[in-house]
Amino acid sequence: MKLYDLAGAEDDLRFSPNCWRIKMALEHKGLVAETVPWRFVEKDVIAFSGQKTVPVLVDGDTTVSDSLEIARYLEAAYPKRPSLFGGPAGEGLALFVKFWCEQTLNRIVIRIILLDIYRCLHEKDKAYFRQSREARFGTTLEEYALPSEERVRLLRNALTPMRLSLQRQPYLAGAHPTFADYIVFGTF
Ligand SMILES: N[C@@H](CCC(=O)N[C@@H](CS)C(=O)NCC(=O)O)C(=O)O
Repeated sequence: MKLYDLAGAEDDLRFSPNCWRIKMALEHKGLVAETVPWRFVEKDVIAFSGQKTVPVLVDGDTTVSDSLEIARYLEAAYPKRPSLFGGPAGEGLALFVKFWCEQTLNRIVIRIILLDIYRCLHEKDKAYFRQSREARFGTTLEEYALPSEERVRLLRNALTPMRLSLQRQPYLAGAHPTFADYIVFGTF
């Protein structure tokens, strides 16, 4: 198996939340993939997947992109390995956690770490990252980074429901880790 995985300036600096979801899912299933360091501007390298983002997993003749789709693929292709979702209810929970992370948590975290990410990028990614993110955020990277006391307050508020859940049970779905936990892990 091969996993195309976003890298920063150095090959071993891997910071994509969506790719971490899959590295944890592979660990969970006891599967080993060769990870291929990939940079934002290397769209040609993953063109075979028919889209422009990582993670991309290649398993023999099968290519899968999108982290949730890859998790679903691994669950279906390796049913005898430990379950990633623990059944349909766990898959439903993972969908909620994915959207909570992407719509709430990641939107706060990105404003905390944006300039650190920018500083850690490969030189060839810097112009692309600045241009694409400034278009997305509607302002400069520097303007988009929040002042620190506001960052902490927003992050604490957003984390409260998860913290309260984890005071009562060790993992988001209860006693055992599932893909929902790996989604949050990816963000951190
Ligand atoms: N829905 C996709 C999102 C993947 C995604 O946006 N990946 C980012 C890295 S974390 C990416 O490859 N971005 C490419 C770009 O911005 O050009 C998933 O969950 O896999």
